[in-house]
Amino acid sequence: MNATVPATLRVCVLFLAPCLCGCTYLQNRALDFTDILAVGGSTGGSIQVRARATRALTLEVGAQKDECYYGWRRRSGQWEESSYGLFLASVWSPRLGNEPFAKWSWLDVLKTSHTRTHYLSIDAKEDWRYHVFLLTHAENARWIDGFDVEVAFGALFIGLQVAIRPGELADLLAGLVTLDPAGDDKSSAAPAEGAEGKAGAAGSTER
Ligand SMILES: [Ca+2]
Repeated sequence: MNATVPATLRVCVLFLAPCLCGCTYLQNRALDFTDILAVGGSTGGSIQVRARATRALTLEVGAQKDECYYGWRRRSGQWEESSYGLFLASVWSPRLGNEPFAKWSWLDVLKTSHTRTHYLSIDAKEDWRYHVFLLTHAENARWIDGFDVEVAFGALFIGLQVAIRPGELADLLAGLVTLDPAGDDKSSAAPAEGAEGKAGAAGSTER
C-alpha cells in the first residue's frame, strides 16, 4: 500500500506538469518536434556533396561560399554556409562574408572538411573542422547537435540539406516530463524573445 503512494504521486506530477508549466509547455513540445528534422534549400552556386554519420564523421567533396539556405534548422528559418571539402579544405579555410582569412597551418594538409554556418534568426555561428574525416574542432556547437545524420548536395544553381537529429528526438521525449537537455525551451515567466536568447546560451557546450 505504502509503495503505491509514491508511484501515484509521480503519475500525478507527470500529468499535472503541463498545467503547472502553462501554455508554453505545448508550444515548447511543438518546437521540439520541429527540431527533429532539419531541411534547407538554396539557390546559390555551390558544387558540393556531403554525408555526415553523426557530427563525428564527415565525408565532403566540393565547395560553397556564402550559400544561403531557407528552411528550418536550429530554430532558424535562414542560414548561410561556407564550406570546403576534399581536397580544397587542405588549402583554403571557409569564411562568411568579409571575415578575415584563417591562418593556414601544416595540419591543414590533413583537413578533409571545414564548414562555417551562420544562423541568422538566432545570430549564432558554428565552425566544424575535420581532419582525415574525423571531427577535430567544433566552435559554438551544442552537444545535442552531435548526433545529427546529414546529407547535402549543391549542383550549381540548387542546393539541399537534410538532417535527422536523434539528439532533438531525445530532447522532445525529455520535454514530456519538463526536462530540457537542449536548453531551448521558452520560459512562461519571461518574455518569449528574451527567454529564447537565454535558453540558447545555456544549451551551448562551447562558445
Ligand atoms: Ca527543448
